[in-house]
Amino acid sequence: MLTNEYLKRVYEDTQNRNAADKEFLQAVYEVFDSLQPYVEKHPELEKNGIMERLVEPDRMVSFRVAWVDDAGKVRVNRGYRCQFNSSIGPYKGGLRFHPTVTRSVIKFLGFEQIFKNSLTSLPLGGGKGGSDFDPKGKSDGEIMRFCQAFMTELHRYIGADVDVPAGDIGVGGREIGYLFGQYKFLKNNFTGVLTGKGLEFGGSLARTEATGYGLLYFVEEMFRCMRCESLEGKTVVISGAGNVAIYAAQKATQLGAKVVTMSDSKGYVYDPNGINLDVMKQIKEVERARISEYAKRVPGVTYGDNRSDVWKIPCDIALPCATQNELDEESAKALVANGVQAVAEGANMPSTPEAIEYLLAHGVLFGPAKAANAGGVATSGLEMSQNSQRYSWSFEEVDKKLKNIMVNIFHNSYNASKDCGMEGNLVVGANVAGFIKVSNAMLAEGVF
Ligand code: NDP
Ligand code: 2IT
Repeated sequence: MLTNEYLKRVYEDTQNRNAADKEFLQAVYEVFDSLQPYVEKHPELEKNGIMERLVEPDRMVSFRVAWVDDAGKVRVNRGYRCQFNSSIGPYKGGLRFHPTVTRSVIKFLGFEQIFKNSLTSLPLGGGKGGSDFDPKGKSDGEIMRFCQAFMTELHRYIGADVDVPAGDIGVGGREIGYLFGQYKFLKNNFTGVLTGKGLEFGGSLARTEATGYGLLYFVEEMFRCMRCESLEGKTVVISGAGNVAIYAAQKATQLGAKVVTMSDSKGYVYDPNGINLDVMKQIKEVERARISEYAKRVPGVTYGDNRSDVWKIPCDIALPCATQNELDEESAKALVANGVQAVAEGANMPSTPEAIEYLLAHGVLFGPAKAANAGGVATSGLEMSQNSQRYSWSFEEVDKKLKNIMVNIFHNSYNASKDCGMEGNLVVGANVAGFIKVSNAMLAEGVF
């Protein structure tokens, strides 16, 4: 609960000015709640209006994206780019193409990105963008025309030292390729303006794997330091079957754990023998088909059409890797009743506030998104470094840097939780550790 008068006042004001943006308000509340002990000790934050400035994006553009489908019909979607905060580096954050995208969703993602990017220790500001375009069932030609139309407007606002978008839900290598091509065409400029690019045109090795691998490096360090245990023999439940989920499953398996579930927006599969990733990748990455296909192809697998039932499968570790608010209090209760030891967020804000409270109150290790899934954007930062140097590092070099970054994020968050008198509460730790660098930069740079 917010008891600090300054934070309470700014939160109420934010509520009044953004009444419709419920996901954004959820993200702001969590950060404010965590920052109370720090804000109490730092009166200069109120004097300089840091919190008021932090919750108001530098700018947010919204634009029409008109494109022509395969039948020759004109379609119109809405595009967004939220440039939230550039105090520690150029705006950086993904683009999401999904029918549920709204201004509120883009703002919550942009706000979270500020602190996540700060935690990576790289010079990256916070931003996010996307569209309510639904890539499902579209041909490659339709995807290309949509991406071209989207970039025809977006190119005015971005640049390698200004704002560097990347992927998120519905935006992977194919979309980044089309977006990059259109930017280059419009600007006649070959530059590292997007990350997650193909390896032939400036992409980084290990960026595809980075969010999922980084999540597991974080979880591995969390178990090593807080439980003196490895991941060997642990049973893992994963939601989602996209980029983050697939590479989380791959690294978990490499570290000796067994992944028994994955899901998509239609349902989930339970494979007691451990998910066969070759089959899953063929279905999800190559065929772009439904996860129910997996149950048809692999013997002994159960398919369920209620995707939140994944949280009812007994496990040691749960990794929500699909979307926001997918793990609620009821799911948290089911996980605890089945003896879960850790939950770490691959997706952004996948656990509801009630779920987080319940898990923490029951002694479950909890790795919050802005710390646990920062490996993707960190490796995007490494892609930017390679682009600036006109050079590429090997897979092993990038992977080693990623692992170091994730281990440091864990320790910085853990140490910050201790400094706040809440040792082991990584929600508080990650929010405080991410905030300090940003607020110090804002204080140093003057009032804007
Ligand atoms: P993908 O598009 O590759 O995969 C998304 C997965 O989540 C799919 O299985 C999809 O199912 C499922 N999903 C999406 N929306 C919903 C929904 N509303 N309800 C239920 N299931 C849904 O995206 P990513 O793997 O890249 O992203 C997953 C999460 O990870 C997101 O929260 C994203 O913000 C976060 N993230 C991504 C990073 C990255 O580098 N890509 C970095 C850090 C965080 P279906 O196919 O049926 O739609
Ligand atoms: O949420 C995220 O951190 C991402 N979607 C990755 C952003 C990036 O710029 O790589």
